[in-house]
Amino acid sequence: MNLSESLIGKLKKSESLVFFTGAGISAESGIPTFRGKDGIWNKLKPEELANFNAFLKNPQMVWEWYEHRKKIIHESKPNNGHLAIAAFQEIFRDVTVVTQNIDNLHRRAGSKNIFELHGNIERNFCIKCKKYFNEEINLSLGVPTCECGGMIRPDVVWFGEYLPQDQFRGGEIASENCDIFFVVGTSGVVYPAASLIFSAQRSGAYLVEINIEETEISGQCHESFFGEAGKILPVILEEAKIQRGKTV
Ligand code: BV8
Ligand code: ZN
Repeated sequence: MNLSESLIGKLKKSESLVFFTGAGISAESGIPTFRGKDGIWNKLKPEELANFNAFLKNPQMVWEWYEHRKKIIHESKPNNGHLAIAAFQEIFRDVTVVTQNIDNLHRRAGSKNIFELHGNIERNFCIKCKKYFNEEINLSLGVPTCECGGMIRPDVVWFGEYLPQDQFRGGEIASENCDIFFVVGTSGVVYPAASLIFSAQRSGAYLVEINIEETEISGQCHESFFGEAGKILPVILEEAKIQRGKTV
């Protein structure tokens, strides 16, 4: 793959990068995406699973879905895409990950500055007293409940729920102040997360998309690389090392 002169120039001169990621960056770790050809939503309906009313109606089913996904995540590991993003931290002053994913793989890959817009599957809280519970969930004992009597739920953002304000605001500030905004492995259809793409665009960032196919936001980007993130990100990282004299 060839990098354009403008991207090469940006890699040489830039100081702050944002990696805005979606389910596609974890696909090569074996974690199914939502809307791709074998996406989760093709089999299940979001309204049946990722929303609070569905949880109230059938907490056991929603919990089984999250525990199933957690099992897949625990059996998976960060792929070359996650690892490349973490390695950018060694050659740029300011690298921020703004992820829609709840799989914790960026943290496990070594990324430090992460904003999780849709929560994290490793955290749970009581819907009544909001107390956090991060112990193992044992569904054979039924739906986990808090000592206050409230049901415990996964700490993820469901449809119709507000994003955690501190995470969204942090992601927004980073998007408005970066030199290059990488959009990696996202269909860009879920809001308000996807609005950060436009925040970056309005602030003059250089938008680079990495996806296996064209998306709704391809037209907004200065450059799109079509292929697997685990293969493309390491190539961009190597070029950045050359441009910044960091080849070891
Ligand atoms: C809210 C739960 C305010 C956690 C998720 C109309 C317009 C605007 C907004 C709306 C609207 N109608 C409804 C809304 C609001 C709604 C929304 O945006 N709906 C969309 C679907 C139209 N948003 C909300 O409800 C949000 N909250 O608005 O609150 C509010 C409050 C009260 C009342 C009113 C409003 C909450 C959104 C969060 C929902 N939670 N998940 C979980 O279980 O995971 S969303 C779900 O989609 C995941 O979090 C996921 O991260 C997110 C985005 O999906 P992607 O990450 O992009 O994944 P996807 O599968 O779609 O795409 C993968 C991409 O990777 C593909 O492009 C594929 O080509 C690519 N790919 C695959 N393999 C690779 C690859 N790329 C590179 N390499 C590869 N190897
Ligand atoms: Zn409680």
